[in-house]
Amino acid sequence: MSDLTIRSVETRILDVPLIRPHKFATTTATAQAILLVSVTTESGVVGYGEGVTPGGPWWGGESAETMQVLVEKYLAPVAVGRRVDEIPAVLEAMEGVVARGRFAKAALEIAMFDAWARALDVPVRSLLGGAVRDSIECTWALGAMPLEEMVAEIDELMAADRHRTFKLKMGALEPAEDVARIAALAERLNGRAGLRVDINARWDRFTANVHLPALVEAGIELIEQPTPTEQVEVLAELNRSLPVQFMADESVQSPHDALEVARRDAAGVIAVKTTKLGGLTRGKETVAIARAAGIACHAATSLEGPIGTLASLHLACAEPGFNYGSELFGPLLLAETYVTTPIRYEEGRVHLPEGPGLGVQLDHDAVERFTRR
Ligand code: MUC
Ligand code: MG
Repeated sequence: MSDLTIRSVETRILDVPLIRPHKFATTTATAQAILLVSVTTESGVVGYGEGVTPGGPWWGGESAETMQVLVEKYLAPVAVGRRVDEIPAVLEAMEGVVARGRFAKAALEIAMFDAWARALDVPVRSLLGGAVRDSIECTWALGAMPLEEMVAEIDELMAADRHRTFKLKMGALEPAEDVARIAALAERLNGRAGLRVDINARWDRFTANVHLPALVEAGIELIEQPTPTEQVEVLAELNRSLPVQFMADESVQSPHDALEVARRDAAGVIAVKTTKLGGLTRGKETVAIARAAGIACHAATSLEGPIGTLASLHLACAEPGFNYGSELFGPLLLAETYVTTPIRYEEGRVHLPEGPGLGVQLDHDAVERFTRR
C-alpha cells in the first residue's frame, strides 16, 4: 500500500513562449509564466499542478512570482506531513495561513489530486465522480487584434475544424472603435462561427449601457464580464435589460460569489476556472451552486499549460453542469510543449487523455529548458 503522506513540495517558474502575442485589455503577453508545483509522497509518487494567471497580475492580483512565494513559504509547510487524500483538511489549513491567494492554492491542490490519482492508478476524473463525457466543445480566444488578422486566424482554424466558436478580447481600444471592430468581424463572418466577447471588467455602467446594444445588434452570442468585478448589481441590471447571454468571470472567484450572481440573477453563464477559484474542489462547489440556480457553466481558462488545462478538463468531463462548453485551449497558445503527448484538439472539441492522474507525462528536458534561472 502506497504511503500517501506528502514528503515534499517543490516549485519552479517556467517561461514558455507563445505562438503569437496575446493582447489583453491592459497588457500584451508574448510568453506565459507558469508556476510548476510538484508534490512527492513518502512512497515516491509525484503529482503536478500549475499556478497560472492570464498574462500576469493585471487579471486578479497574483502572478507566477507571488504564487511561488505563497506556495514555498506558507502553503507547502501546512501540506507537508499530511496525506494527498486529505484535500479538504489541507484546504482548511491553507485558508488559515493565506487569505485569497486562490491561484496559488489551486496549483498545490491540483498537484495533490494528481499524486493521489497516480498512487491509486486511476485518472483524476475518477476522484471527481467519474466521467460524464470524454470531450467538450472548445472555443478559441483572439487577442485584441485588428480586423484582418482576426479574419485570417478564424478562417484558418475553421478550415482545420479545430474550433467552431471564438472569443474576442475587448477593452484595449476606445469603446466605440472596439465595438466597430467586432461588428465588422461579425458582418464578415456572416453567421459562419459563434462569436463571444470578453471585456475583462473594463467598462463602467454608463459605457456598458451605451455600447453593449450595438454588440447585441451585431449578433454576438455571449458577453463576458463587461463591468467591474465587485459590481454584481450592474451586471444584473444589464442581464435584465439586454436580450443576450452574459457570462460572469471576474465577478465569480469563489462559490460564494456564484451564490451572489445567482441571488441577483446577474448572469446566465458562469466562467468556472480551477485557477481563480482555488482548485478542483472549489470548482466543483461553484458548479453545484450554479446548477442549483439554473445557471450554465463554461470551463474557462487562465491560459494554463497542459497540466493546468488537463485539471480543468477532468473537472469539465466529470460535471454535468458544464453545459456551455469550454475554452481549454491554453496549450495551443504555447509555441512548444513540455509534456510527452500533446492534448488532442479535434472537431471543435478537446479530448480527455487515458492514463492515471491527469493523464500526461512531463518532458523533463523541455521543463529544464523553460525553467527560469
Ligand atoms: C479571461 O479573462 O477570460 C481566457 C482566455 C483569454 O484569452 O484570456 C483569458 C482570461
Ligand atoms: Mg474572462
